[in-house]
Amino acid sequence: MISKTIEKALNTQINAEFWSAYLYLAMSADMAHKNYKGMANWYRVQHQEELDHAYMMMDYLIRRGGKVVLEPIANVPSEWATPQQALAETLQHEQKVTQLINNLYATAESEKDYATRQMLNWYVAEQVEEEDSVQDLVDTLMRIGDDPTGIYKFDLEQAKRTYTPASKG
Ligand code: OFO
Repeated sequence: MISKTIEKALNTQINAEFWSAYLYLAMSADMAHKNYKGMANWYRVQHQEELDHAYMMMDYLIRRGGKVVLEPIANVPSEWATPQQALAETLQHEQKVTQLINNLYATAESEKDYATRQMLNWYVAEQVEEEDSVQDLVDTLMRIGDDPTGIYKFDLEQAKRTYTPASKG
């Protein structure tokens, strides 16, 4: 059985994961609208991964006898001027999510809920991965600058990203 404190904290994080999924879906749609097809694909995959993050946490909460409560998902923006801007915001967002996961980890520790702490290890590692991969893209675009051929090639590259379900990754 899970404590009410952890149940509430996990439901809050589930909502945050769905919000991330919604944010990246909006970014995908906006990049597609601006004809950055590779970036649109990259964000669509990112969206799918965020859904996995939410589903995995929901499944865990159910297994522990907790109650999943799905709250409304807050609005997301709909416009990013350039891939650079979208990726800079993505990096900031992931840094914020890392903080949320860290806070959740601290709550699990203070509640002496070691099962939840262990479950969260996956998310801690995933955040390292998330921040690192987005930072790479931000740095690459920084080097490319305003070079249209460079941006074109960068976009083509992002079309190669494929989705692997988190349970198989
Ligand atoms: Fe769920 O890791 Fe991104 O937000």
